[in-house]
Amino acid sequence: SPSDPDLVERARAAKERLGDKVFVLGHHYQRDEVIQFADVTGDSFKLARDAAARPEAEYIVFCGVHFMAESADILTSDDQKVVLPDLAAGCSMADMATAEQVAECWDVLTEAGISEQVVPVSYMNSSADIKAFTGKHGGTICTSSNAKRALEWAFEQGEKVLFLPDQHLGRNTAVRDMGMSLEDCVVYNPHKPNGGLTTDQLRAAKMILWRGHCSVHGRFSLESVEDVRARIPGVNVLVHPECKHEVVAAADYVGSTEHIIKTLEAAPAGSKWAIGTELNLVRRLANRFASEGKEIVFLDKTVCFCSTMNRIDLPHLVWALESLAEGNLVNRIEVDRETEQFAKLALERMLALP
Ligand code: CIZ
Ligand code: SF4
Repeated sequence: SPSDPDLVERARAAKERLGDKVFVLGHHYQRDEVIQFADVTGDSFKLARDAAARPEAEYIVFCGVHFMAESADILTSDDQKVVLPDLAAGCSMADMATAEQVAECWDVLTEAGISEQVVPVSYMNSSADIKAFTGKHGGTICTSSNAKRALEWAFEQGEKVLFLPDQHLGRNTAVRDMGMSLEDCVVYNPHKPNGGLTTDQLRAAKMILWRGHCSVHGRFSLESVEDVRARIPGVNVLVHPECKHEVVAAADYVGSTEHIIKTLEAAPAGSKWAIGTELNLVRRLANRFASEGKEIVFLDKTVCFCSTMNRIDLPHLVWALESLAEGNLVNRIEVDRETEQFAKLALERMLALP
């Protein structure tokens, strides 16, 4: 839907007043009305690095969700202020692992006598607290692009991995990319005593998967894959690794948002694609590639946006930019020093992955 021309003009004017002092980051899952004002688009990790590469920008306006703004604050200098246009833009997956729950889990692993052998690997989609826990306990962060390399590294450091907070990315990477079996994985449920696991189960497991998932990617089912194959003969099914294992197993291709975009850029004219990731991105790609004769559809029959990503809309962006232009620093996301120090350690281990 077209954006309100009045708001478009206000956003443009506020951005112009701020000049080089502001740098606007737009996650791939953001609305078109917001993306049009992004100086750069990308996945959460690329955006955090892009922000760090712009030290002259005093304000980083992060159009994405809370954990992404935290990561940008961790990776940028202390002089740069990261702003999230709506503080209610969280991530249900990141919220599934709290600092208290993860500390309790570590106690369970210690009581089972295995914490010495366990290396934490945390997905980028986690709070700064969880990244700090990971750094403190010798672990690394990963993204959906480098999860395999992160696991390979972790299994050189120890015999077991605690994978946080997305069980699907952890399982898919272990089974698809590392040749492990489903039996090598157990799921730790933070809402049950002992994670719902026996000591023997914990001792036998190679991958201890946190019971978290993405509510958006979790909606795709084996049925959605079968339906689209029946509807569109010759369709290529390409899904994000946050999807359930059975969906990933049935898909033709699996990859991060950056990988999905590159795959579609390289796809031949006349090819047909069903994409299993957030709908704002899929619609944008479908429009972009339609003129090249590439048919791109959303994998599911129902609509599924990430509701928290969608909280960042043009009115919120205008409000944030106008406030900054008037000298009011609003909605700053600031990670405290100690958390930042350990979270950075975990992020740096990721940057050093071979
Ligand atoms: O699902 C998400 O939130 C993704 C793909 C985030 C990111 O940028 O990696
Ligand atoms: Fe979180 Fe899923 Fe939304 Fe990404 S798409 S921000 S993982 S809820």
